[in-house]
Formats: sequence, C-alpha cells, structure tokens
Amino acid sequence: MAKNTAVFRAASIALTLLVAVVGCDSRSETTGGTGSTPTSGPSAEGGGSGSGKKITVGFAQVGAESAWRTANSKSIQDEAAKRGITLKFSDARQKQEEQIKAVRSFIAQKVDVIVLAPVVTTGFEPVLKEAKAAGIPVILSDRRAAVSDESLYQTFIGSDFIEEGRRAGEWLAKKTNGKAVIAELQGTPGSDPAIERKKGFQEVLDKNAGMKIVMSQTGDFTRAKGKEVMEAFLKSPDGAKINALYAHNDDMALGAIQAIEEAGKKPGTDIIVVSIDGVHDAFQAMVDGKLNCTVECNPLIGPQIFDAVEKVVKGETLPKRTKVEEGVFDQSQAAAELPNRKY
Ligand code: GYE
Repeated sequence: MAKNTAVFRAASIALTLLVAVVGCDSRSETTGGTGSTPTSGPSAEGGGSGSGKKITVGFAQVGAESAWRTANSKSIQDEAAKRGITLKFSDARQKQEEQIKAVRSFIAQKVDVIVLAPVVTTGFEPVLKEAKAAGIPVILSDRRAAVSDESLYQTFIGSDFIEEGRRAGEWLAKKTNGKAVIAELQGTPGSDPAIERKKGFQEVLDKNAGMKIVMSQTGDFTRAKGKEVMEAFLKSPDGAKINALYAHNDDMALGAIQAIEEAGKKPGTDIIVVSIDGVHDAFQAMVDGKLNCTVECNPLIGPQIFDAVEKVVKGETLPKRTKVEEGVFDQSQAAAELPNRKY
C-alpha cells in the first residue's frame, strides 16, 4: 500500500518549494470564459520555450466540480505563471458544448498549444481536426478523448483510472472478506474516469462472488449530487441492505457521508466507504472515522503539462501516454499523512 507515496511526497515538497519561491506573481490569465479577450501578461525574459518567444496556451478545463479539479486548475495556473507562459483559461462548467466553443476560440486566437481536459470521451474529434488543420498542437490533460486518429493529439497526461478502480475494489474485498452489498456513485456519465473506475472495480467483483453492486447512479462528481443520490439509495426498498459504498470521487463520498449520518447510520462503520482522489477533506473524514479508504489520484500535473508544452513548441515528439504516480491510503495512515496533503 502507498508504495509510491514517498516519491509523490518528495515531488509535492519540491513543488511547494518552487511555488514558495515564485510567490504569488500570477501571470496566468483567468478569463473565466472564452468570450473575453485576455490582457497580455508581463514580458517573460527567460521564460517560455527558451527561444525568447513567449508561449501562449489555451486551457479548456472541465469545470470546478470537485476539490480535485480546483487543485488541478491551480497547479496548471501556478506552473504557467512560474514559467512565464501566457495561459488563457476556460472553465466549461462540465458542459461539452462550452469546451468545444473554448477550443474554437483558442484556434481563432492562434494560441501556440491547446490543452484540453475532455469532460466526456466522445464527440471531440471534429474540433480536434479543426485544431490540426490550423496547425495547433493539442495536449490531452487528465481525461482521455476517444479519437480514431492518434495524430489529433500530441500526448495524454493523466492517471490510470482502471488501476484506481481496481485498487478501490481490492481494498474493499480485503476489508469485507469478499462479502459486500455495494452502492455505487458514478462520476459524470461518459467521462473517462467514470467509465474506467467502474471497469477496474468490476474486475475485482468478477473474482469475488460475494461482492455485488445493488444500486448504481451518477452523482456527477459533486458533493451535492453525491448526497442527493445517496439519500435516494437509502430510502429505496433495498436501502437497508447496503453495507458498502464505492464513490468514483471523494466529493461524492463526502456528500454521501452526510446523507448516511442524516439517515441515522454511521458512515465508516455501518456502511464502509471507499472513494478516489485523496483530497484533504477525505483524509480529515478518515481521521474522523467516517471514510475508510481513498485511492490517490494526483491532480498536481501542471509541471508535467508544461514540460510537454515546451517540448511540443520545440517540435519534439512525445510518447502518446504519460502516467501519473499515486498510492492508496486507509484510516491507519490518515493522521500521519494529513499534514503532507497538498490538495
Ligand atoms: O477524480 C474528480 C473530478 O478527471 C480525475 O474529475 C478527474 C476527476 C476527479 O471531478 O474529482
């Protein structure tokens, strides 16, 4: 367990030191939408590609649905500022149409590189073709897009979501001796992490006949919907049988924990709760005995994203896939790890 924690922690400390050195000289431009014309940041001698030309990146972010996402946006904004890269930031509020609009606007603005975190896997191929036709390279961040032609993006930098689902399932199988009546809170329908976290978890269920998902619905990766759906689960005819909850992210688990408490049950005891991300509040909930386990999904990928951006600008070819290292934490490790959490 947590075999990669040391590596991750070292990286986190290094990142913190870098951020501390740079301070809050934020040069990234958060436009909040793609309609506005961002003002240009201060000149960045020594920044950018090293060739003297300042790089402009358009980042089409998913939204601000979770603590993971907030940390991810901050990591990318901080890293752009640190490197003197101009960042045009768009928050699509989890809407694909908004992301497509954002990408089109970045193409029209002739940015150097587009970074896209696709809210869902399908439907991006046409706009990716438009970017390619305009000669603007695209890097996929965090989530994968299903495309028929790999040349439509330079690299995909993100976590192994199937492995995360598997880790959650394996932890639960061990904890319950392979016997569990499970409620599942899925992420955004059609999104890469929702599809793959379900798949990895299911692999474990297929090997454990005593573990069954008896109800499953989307909570759209948000705390509010996680709570709402868990309330409905508990009120349903089979609600009283649930003794385990698998949530595709911590925010939904935290919302569900509230619903469990309001229904007069003890989260963490009456219902074993396992989720994914490893955000600060999840560690606090483990310390409080309400959450049992979180599988880490590291959002601090700003440095990896901009390493890739700078290489692409220099014309280098990247591997199609760059993975992020992460671990698994349960209640026994929570108190010791809590002060180290950076998100
Ligand atoms: O787990 C969830 C967020 O795509 C990995 O999106 C990301 C997921 C993350 O809303 O909290």
